[in-house]
Amino acid sequence: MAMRNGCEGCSDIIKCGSSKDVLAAKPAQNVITAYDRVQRRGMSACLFGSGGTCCRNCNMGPCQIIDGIEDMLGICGVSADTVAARNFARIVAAGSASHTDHAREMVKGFIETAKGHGPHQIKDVEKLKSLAAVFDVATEDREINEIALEVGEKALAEFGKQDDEPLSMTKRATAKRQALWKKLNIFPRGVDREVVEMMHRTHMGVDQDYENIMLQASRCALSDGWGSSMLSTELTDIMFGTPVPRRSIVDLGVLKPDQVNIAVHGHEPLLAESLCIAAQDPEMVELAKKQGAKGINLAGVCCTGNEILMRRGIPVAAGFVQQEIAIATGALEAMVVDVQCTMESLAQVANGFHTDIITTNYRAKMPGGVHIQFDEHEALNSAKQILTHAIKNFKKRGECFIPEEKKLDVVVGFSHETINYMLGGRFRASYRPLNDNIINGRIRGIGVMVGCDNFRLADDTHELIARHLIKNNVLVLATGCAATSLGRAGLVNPEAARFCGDSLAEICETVGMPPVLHMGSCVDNSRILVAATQIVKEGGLGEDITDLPAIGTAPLWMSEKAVAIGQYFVASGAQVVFQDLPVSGAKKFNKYLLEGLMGPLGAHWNVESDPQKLAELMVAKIDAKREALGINK
Ligand code: XCC
Ligand code: SF4
Repeated sequence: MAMRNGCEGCSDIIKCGSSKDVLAAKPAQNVITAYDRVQRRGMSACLFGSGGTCCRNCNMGPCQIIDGIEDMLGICGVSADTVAARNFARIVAAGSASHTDHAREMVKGFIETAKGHGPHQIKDVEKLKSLAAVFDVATEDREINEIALEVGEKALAEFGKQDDEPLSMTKRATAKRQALWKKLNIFPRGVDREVVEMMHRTHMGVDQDYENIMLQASRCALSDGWGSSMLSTELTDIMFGTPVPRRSIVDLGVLKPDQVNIAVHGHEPLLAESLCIAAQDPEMVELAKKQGAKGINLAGVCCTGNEILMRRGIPVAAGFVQQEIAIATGALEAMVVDVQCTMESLAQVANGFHTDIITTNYRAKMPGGVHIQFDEHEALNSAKQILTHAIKNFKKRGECFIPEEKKLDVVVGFSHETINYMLGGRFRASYRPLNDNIINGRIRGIGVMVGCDNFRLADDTHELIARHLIKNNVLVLATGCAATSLGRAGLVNPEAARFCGDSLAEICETVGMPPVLHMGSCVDNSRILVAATQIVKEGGLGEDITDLPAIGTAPLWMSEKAVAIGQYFVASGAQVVFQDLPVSGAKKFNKYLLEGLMGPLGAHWNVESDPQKLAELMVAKIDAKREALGINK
């Protein structure tokens, strides 16, 4: 195996100092990462795949379709536009399904908690009551757990609902949006049902009209945003506490040389929260000491990381593109994974170290991993079993390299409630001051940065875009690995006010807030739907999300979930820009996503591959909305 010194050819892509340091250090010399695989593949992406015109939905194919060439239609006669629309819609369905299956687990955990089982409690009673109102659950003279149980059971029923009534939380949307969903007949009904219908309609010989396919893709995505993701965020907040601002660190340097280091990676905070509780158990700490360690150090990766960062201030070691690099430090006793974004290569990298990859969810096993099933009924015992396994690895640790911890820290925890409270002042939580600042132009608009990192593109792309936005007085809301990456760049703390335009800087300094507000994990994009709707309802900025001087982006998107999120933003009236979409091989459908959706939905997708131009486009789109509102002085 070739020895490496960093990754040949990666200098344009890896900009993070800590990542570079780890890859250049001795323990990592035989490590092959996804960055190497990108360089070594030696072939460009398949044109049909990247253009969205490869169909393998039946066994007469696979058919590779070339737009405009009659002999290159599908065997069944299908056009490039239909195939690209089907493929796109299936991406939305897969993304929604992932959020949905995650949310279902959270709801089930919530029900266990309401029943008094397990280590968690109902922490945010006020939020429970406001959700009870949405679900028509009586709260007066009732025990908290009784209310929680009824809310939990009604929430669980939203997944399998078979009637044609809208999902409960859609009634939070603006009146105008609800009327539009009704007119288009895309009110989401049952969460699981919308995914099933999407898969059915994209089966061979069903829906062949791309506009009609996109109606169901919108409904399916809405069942994610206003259904499962929102349920997950709300119930997780009620159970584990709604995030409030707290300081922490985002860097590979948070691993500790003298402690048992355990990375928690994936998405469902049920396991991670239990691990946090178990790690404080004197019995566990004692065990760690017996092995010669000073203590137990938990560090997050990807969205599980964001969940415990937001609610507990536990540091995040790595975003998506750094998961292998975290192991390559040689300092991890275990990486505990649940579901989503945990790469199969983890076990291959771990093979060269004492690190174990512990899979914990029956849905997600890995060759070379150690499986310890997390049992939500026995949450604490499961967590202890996992910790014990990890702690026992400490003695086997060989040479390791932990990069010097950067002094840059983050201030996180900006739930919709916190922003409301922070900007509205102590006694009157309200978005009014935010709206006023948008109207008077001190805040030019809102840029939402969500989604993943991608090994094919430079890891400072988020930073580049965000710097342009805040310099132009655009407030940035961030979630997911985008937020992690902006944290690494030093933009998620109040001191970053110095990189802002004058008026945004002044607001950040007065309020003491960062110009990039970390709002949580990917399911927490539902917070942005709630916040945007609240801003509209506060008045002065139009009647619907489509009127707001705001735009979303997931520049380095990798996961299907990012497309589901993009589509529920668009279907909620928010404009969105990505660096690419797999539809370019179908001219009419491509144009429909980039322009045509404006007709029915009042918002559409945009594509811009160059990060600087993408940032400029975001500002231009914000200005156009300001112009339409008559506030672009
Ligand atoms: Fe996965 Fe959520 Fe994307 Fe990060 S941002 S790579 S989905 S962990 Ni959600
Ligand atoms: Fe080919 Fe049509 Fe079958 Fe797709 S559905 S594989 S285009 S025959």
